[in-house]
Amino acid sequence: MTFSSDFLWGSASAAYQIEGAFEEGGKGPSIWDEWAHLPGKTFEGTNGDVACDHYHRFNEDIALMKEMGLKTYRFSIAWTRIFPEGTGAENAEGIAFYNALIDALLANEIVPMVTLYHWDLPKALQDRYQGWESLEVVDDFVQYAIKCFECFGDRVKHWIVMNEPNIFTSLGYVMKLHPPGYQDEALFLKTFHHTVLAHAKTVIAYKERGYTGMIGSSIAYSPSYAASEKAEDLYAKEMFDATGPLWYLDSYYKGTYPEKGVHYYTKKGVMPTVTDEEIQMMKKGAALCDFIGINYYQTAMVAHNPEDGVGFSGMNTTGKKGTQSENGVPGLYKHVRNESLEYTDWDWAIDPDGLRYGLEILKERYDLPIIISENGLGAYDVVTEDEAVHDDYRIRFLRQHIEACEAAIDNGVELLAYCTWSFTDLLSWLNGFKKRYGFVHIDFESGSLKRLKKDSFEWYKQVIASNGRNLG
Ligand code: BGP
Repeated sequence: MTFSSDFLWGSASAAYQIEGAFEEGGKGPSIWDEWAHLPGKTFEGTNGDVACDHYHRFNEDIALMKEMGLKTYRFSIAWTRIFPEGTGAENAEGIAFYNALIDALLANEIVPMVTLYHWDLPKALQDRYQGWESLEVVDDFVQYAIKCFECFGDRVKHWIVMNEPNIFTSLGYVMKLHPPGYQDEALFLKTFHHTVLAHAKTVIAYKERGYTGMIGSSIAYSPSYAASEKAEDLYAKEMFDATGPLWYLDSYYKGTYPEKGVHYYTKKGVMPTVTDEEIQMMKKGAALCDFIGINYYQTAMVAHNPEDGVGFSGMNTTGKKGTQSENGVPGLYKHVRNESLEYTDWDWAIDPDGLRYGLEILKERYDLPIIISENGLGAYDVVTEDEAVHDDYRIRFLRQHIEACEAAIDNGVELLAYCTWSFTDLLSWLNGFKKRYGFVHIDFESGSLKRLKKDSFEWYKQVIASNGRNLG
């Protein structure tokens, strides 16, 4: 049997993308509440004010999870529901909401897997000291995390400290696509470094308090290929890895930054100050992690990019296939299309073998158990006249990725959980409500928010019931 009997078949979400009730229950505003209300920042001005209204309908959603037989549900806590101002007075209503959610999951035999930070920083902290730019955020984050451990740690045994710190800092401080919308490489590296410190300090705080659950963070992981066997492309891949995936993974899971990357950023004059004391803390935090969390969507094909080559020119957020332009870092590397793969309507490469390849790299480099905290296909879905969604493309995508997990496990990878993105359809940060990922369709168009099970719902139910033996 490839999957162990306690394997966690799951599905994931994030507070801002599903909860709604953005001004209810004593919640304070987050940087996303502000950003999504600024003109031109999100696809057609979509925002999470209502989203799936999960805040009011979580019992209905959990009933569907129960019907499916889901083993774990990964969700995030909105910092602004616990501490509306980021620090100071706690909000009893927010704590009560997550208590009710966790209790309902447990009553239905679903393991709660909790993300502490999925991008919705309290706006108060952005206003007070520029959020992630300031070292102050580290201790404020740790205090918030400790409060969550105190409130929920008796029942929550799986903690993901950070979700994709590499994405929210690069999109927020280089690509101008997420709040605060800057383009400043030094700031990107500095804010990322602060996430590493917040992660390490939180992991240490959790263990020092004697909690016995598992803790780690989730990195958006794109394993890479060189576009050819030419030395310049191989070098481009090396540099992509050293300033990309390995920069993120080594800092979280080894407690160091890769040398090649440090050299490159130092020469460029953008390397943040990293003290010996910080390195000690990073290493201590890394050594205490129980698992590596990865969100896997696609691989990267990397090629040489001359000094006067392409820079960052945007992402396909329209869902018009083939509109993604070439992106890169001049003098370092650029992303090119992988002709051996198919692409989604948002031009994301579909590469199940890349997942296996990546899992085996992680096993070799870090030798920790792995949680796949996100994997899924964003697609246009159609509700047919008989009130169904025949999403065979999603079933195919997930089946192939589960097969890749199976192959990796057979090769010695210790995989603890596989969470699809996502359980219900939800808000995509930059792509609105049309890019759907769920097993459960939500009627955003009419505003009824009615839930409808897609074909993939029944399929995943059978995967779980057979513990991965029946992939259909
Ligand atoms: C990850 C995020 C998720 C989710 C997912 C799909 O990066 O952690 O929150 O949004 O990607 O991305 P998108 O919504 O852009 O298609």
